Amino acid sequence: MFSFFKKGLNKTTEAMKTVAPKKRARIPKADLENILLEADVEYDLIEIILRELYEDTVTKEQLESKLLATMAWANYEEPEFEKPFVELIIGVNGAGKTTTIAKLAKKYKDNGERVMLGAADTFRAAAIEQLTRWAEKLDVPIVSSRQGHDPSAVCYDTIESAKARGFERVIIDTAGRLHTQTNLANELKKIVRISDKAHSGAPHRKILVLDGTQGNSAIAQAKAFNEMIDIDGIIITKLDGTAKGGSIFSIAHAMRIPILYIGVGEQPDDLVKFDKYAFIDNFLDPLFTVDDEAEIKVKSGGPLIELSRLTNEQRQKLTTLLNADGYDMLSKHFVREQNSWNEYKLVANETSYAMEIVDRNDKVIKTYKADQLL
Ligand SMILES: Nc1nc2c(ncn2[C@@H]2O[C@H](COP(=O)(O)OP(=O)(O)O)[C@@H](O)[C@H]2O)c(=O)[nH]1
Ligand SMILES: [Mg+2]
Repeated sequence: MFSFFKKGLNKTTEAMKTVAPKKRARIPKADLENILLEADVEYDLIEIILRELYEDTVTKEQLESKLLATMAWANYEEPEFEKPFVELIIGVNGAGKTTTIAKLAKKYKDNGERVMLGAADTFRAAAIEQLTRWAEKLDVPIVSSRQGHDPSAVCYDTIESAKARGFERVIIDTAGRLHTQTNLANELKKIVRISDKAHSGAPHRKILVLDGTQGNSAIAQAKAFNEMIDIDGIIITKLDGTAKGGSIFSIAHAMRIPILYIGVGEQPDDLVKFDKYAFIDNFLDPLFTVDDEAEIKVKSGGPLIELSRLTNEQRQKLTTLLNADGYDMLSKHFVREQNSWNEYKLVANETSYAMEIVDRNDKVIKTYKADQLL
């Protein structure tokens, strides 16, 4: 997973290196502004990030917590549903919808789920052909009609057929452009309405595909689509082909909609589940040296717990404990009070074998015994 994000961030990393060629332990705020601009983080967001950093130089940990805060809503859990789970894929022409559908279909199929595709981009004959070719290549069934036919009828038929055959997944392709924007809005709304008639609750998720090479200009597009039909998640494509990887922070911050996947190439396997921790780690790794001395360790008779190297399971347990007490985990070493912007440090106390939430004056506010995480 880490190397996948690295592949996607290659060009972005190269761009940042032109202004920050050497790794450092701390980066002056003035340099940071240039670095983030180089990665295409939107200027307004850079200002917010810099304003919240109180020291003249910034560590990896500090920047990480600010970047994570821009993605506080990036977690997504699939809703409960009665199968098939129906996904509607929307976005402008050329964004990468059809390719992404093929990638998703492959992922689900590899996972043992039966997938049916619906070719509801009936505006262009080429779009139907393209999806049909992918369906043949991946060996998944597809429902399509001729060019110009009603796309919501295609959706209805696809869902009905998937239901009848007990399929787990339906993925619907849509047109990215019609004669007018109003036509497109009306068509998408109708598709949503008719899908719900075919299968109550469908489409269970409406996914917007954004072309990553457009950087921040994708935000206006995202807002327009979100006004037409509420979007549940975003997939950003072509990250491999752009130095604008930092725009993902701006998109997450502006839209407050989960980012589900990142496209890092044209092949069916080039789709990476988005993980904000891994993404930020790869984004920052080329900039900062990591101070191993600062690694804090807690042990509790048994295994050693390092705050910086929590397993997923330990991180999950810690997150649950913190949530129950009204805190959100921002990064490995920072938490935020829910419903406020107060941030606290999370530290490991080696003497008492405990994790502690401490305030700016190092006063301990909350203690968790290390063995609560085991
Ligand atoms: N490099 C790269 N190219 C991509 C990616 N996703 C899509 N593409 C390419 O972008 C072009 C448009 O994709 P397509 O799926 O037809 O877009 P649609 O019009 O939204 O359906 C095609 O040439 C795809 O191969 C990606 O993640 N990386
Ligand atoms: Mg297409």
